[in-house]
This record gives sequence, structure tokens and C-alpha cells, in this order.
Amino acid sequence: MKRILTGLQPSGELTIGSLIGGIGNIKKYEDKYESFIFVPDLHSITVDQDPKLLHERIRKNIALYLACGLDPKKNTFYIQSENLYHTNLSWILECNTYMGEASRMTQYKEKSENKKHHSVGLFTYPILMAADILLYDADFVPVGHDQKQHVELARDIAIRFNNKYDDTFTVPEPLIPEVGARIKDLQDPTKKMSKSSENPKGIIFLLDDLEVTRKKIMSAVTDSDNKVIYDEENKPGISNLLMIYSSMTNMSIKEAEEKFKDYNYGNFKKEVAEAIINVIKPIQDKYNEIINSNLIDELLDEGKKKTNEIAKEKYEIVRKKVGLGR
Ligand code: ATP
Ligand code: LTN
Repeated sequence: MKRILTGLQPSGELTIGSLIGGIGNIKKYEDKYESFIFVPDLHSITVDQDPKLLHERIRKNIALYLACGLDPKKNTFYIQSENLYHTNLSWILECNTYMGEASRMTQYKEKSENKKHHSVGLFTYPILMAADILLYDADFVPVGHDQKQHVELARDIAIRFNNKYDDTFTVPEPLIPEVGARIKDLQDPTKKMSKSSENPKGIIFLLDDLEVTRKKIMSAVTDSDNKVIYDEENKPGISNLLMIYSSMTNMSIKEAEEKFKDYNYGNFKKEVAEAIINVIKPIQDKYNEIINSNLIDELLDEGKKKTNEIAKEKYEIVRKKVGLGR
């Protein structure tokens, strides 16, 4: 069976965007591939984090993956910092990566731009990501478009290493969702709904109070012509709400337009809010049931043991090939 591997950063609370684009994208592969899902907590500290919040989110995010329907029997869950081989391999890969290729990473350029200071970790971040992937010989890496360049760097590093030291790593391929729903910010529907955005009014978090969810949808930015039509360019707010409705109900955008053709915006928004609540309420119920149970620790302990064994084996091979140690 081919292997997939991916990580979702605990950089913020999960949103309906993470559900549709991130978790949904993994869920569809869990029957077809052996699946490894981890929390890249070491990646999160490349930018400033509140230690207490970070710590809470790691556990919360695992609970939410499960509450959203990822099957613990079909996926291996683990935490990056609980496996020292990630950072050890990362160092060896850093020494086999050129400054030129690392400097081309657009996410680094974007995230470091206009900052008074930024960490060295932000620059080497994609090499740690290459180590995350190559340690496990992942065949496929499900990620959003923004991560494609990083997976390509992992490929380049693997190919170079294999040429220099003989075949060692599987060369991974990114799995990018085709067109896929891109959920936009409710207050600024020209930008992605992102878990680390500053204005919470624009974001529906999976754990939002249901009344708060309703209010956020009712105050979502729209336009003044009161027609529920999908037109991303001229009506980004309404188009986003239609996209959210369609993703939550599995109804096509066309069918949703037809359903709402005689609705005013107020009534349309009420239905969008209900559709979201119908999806997030059972997720929240399940989340509350498991967040304080032993299930999460049991899964993470199992994942830690299994992945440490796999990683150790690969790391020892690499270490010998490079000539390190005794
Ligand atoms: P951050 O704000 O920390 O950059 P993010 O909310 O943008 O986080 P990521 O954790 O980078 O999300 O994304 C995880 C995956 O979820 C990505 O592969 C991305 O494709 C998907 N995703 C995130 N937000 C959305 C969204 N609004 N619509 C659709 N997919 C999304
Ligand atoms: N950089 C990714 C998270 C991430 C990852 C990985 C994804 C870290 N290591 C390995 C896939 C494979 C992000 O920010 N979404």
C-alpha cells in the first residue's frame, strides 16, 4: 500500500476552511493509502507563539481531526516534537541543500517581508518539512497550493541525496486538491479564511458557539443588489456564502442559486448559518466527548511508538551513508 503523510500546523484554532480544504482532503484518501497525520508543532515556533495556547491547541487539533471523522484505525496520529529523528535528519538535509534553492521559497519571502526580525527557523522551515516527509518514505503528500513549492524542494533534496549516496529516500509527490472549495474571509471575501487571521469576525471556527456562528454569518459582508447569484468578481461576499452553503450541504452551486433565487440576503444568510450549524454541532458534540478522554493520549502514544521505530531505521541508514558516528 502506498503511503500518504501530512501535517496541519497548530498555528490557530481550526476553521470551516480547515475542515473543507484540509481535513476533507485527507479523509478522502484514508481507505486508499496508509496514512500518517502529524502535528508539526516545531514548525509553529518559527513564528512567535504563546506557549500555553500552543500546548492546548496540539491536543485540541487532534481531538478535532477525530471529531471531523478521521478514522483512528486508518490513520496514524503523532506529534512532530515527540520524535527527535525529524530534527536530526533535518540537520543532515540542511547540509545537502543549497542556499540558492532555500532562498527561492515564496512562503519564506512573504512571511519575512516587512518584519523587523524573523527567525532563522523560518528560513530552514522547508528543510524540516522535507525531513518530515523523507523519514517515512511517503509516496504522496496532500497539501494546499501554498505548500507545493515545499514538497518540490523535498523532491529535489531526495533526488540529490539519492544520487550522491545511492537510493535512500522515496521521492514524494504533492497531492493538491483540484479546484476545490476555497472558503474566504467573511469580512474580507477577497482573502482566504485563515486560522491565523487577526479579525475573528471573518472566521467560523469549528468550536465557535452556535449563536456566535449565526451572528458572524448574519454580519458577513455582501453587496446591495439583493440577488443571490454566484459571481466571484462582482459579488465576492455572496459567492463565498454560496460556496460555504454548497460545501456544507453537498449541493452544487447551481442548485443552491436556484433554491435561493427568490430569497433576500437576510433569509439566505439564515439558511447558510443553519447549514453550517448542522455540520459543526455534531463535530462539537463528538469533540466534547473525546477531548478529556484517554483516547487522544492512547492514540498519540501508539503513534509515537510506531513512528519512532520507522524513523529510527531510516535515520540510521542515512547516518551511516553520510559517515557520521562510530
Ligand atoms: P495559517 O493561517 O496558519 O497559514 P491556514 O488556515 O491558512 O493556516 P493551513 O493549516 O496552512 O491553514 O492549511 C491546512 C490545509 O487546509 C491547507 O492544505 C489548505 O489547503 C486548507 N485550507 C486552509 N484554509 C482553507 C480555506 N479557507 N479554504 C479551503 N481550504 C483551506
Ligand atoms: N508546512 C505545512 C505543514 C507541514 C507539512 C509537513 C505538511 C509541516 N511538515 C510535511 C505536509 C508534510 C503547512 O504549513 N501547512
